[in-house]
Amino acid sequence: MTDWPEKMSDKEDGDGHAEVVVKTRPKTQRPPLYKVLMLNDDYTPMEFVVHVLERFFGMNHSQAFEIMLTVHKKGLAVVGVFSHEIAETKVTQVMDFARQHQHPLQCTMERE
Ligand code: TYC
Repeated sequence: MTDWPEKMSDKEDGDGHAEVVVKTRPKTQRPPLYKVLMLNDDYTPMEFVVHVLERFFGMNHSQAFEIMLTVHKKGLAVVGVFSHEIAETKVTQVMDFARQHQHPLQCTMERE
């Protein structure tokens, strides 16, 4: 989408003067979005990561398993995109839950 006002029409007013009608289109403000990333490590059990993805990211079992495998193979994956506040909450929930279970699982957020 262009930032420029949209030229609607050129009209001739009868004595050679052109009238240009321009409609301004105010920019819609959207809040910035944040990717929540899950990072691979060598120690967190696969089933634990699958459980985290089901519990905190609302994935079904097969989605969760697929994303867990992507993290395992590629080193990291985006597990969701949220507002700043929701992303922060997800990261905190995952990190707290992992710590409670003494797994080194890491979760971070990054502006999209
Ligand atoms: N690499 C881990 C293992 O082999 C599994 C794992 C997957 C860990 C995803 C973290 O975010 C992660 N047990």
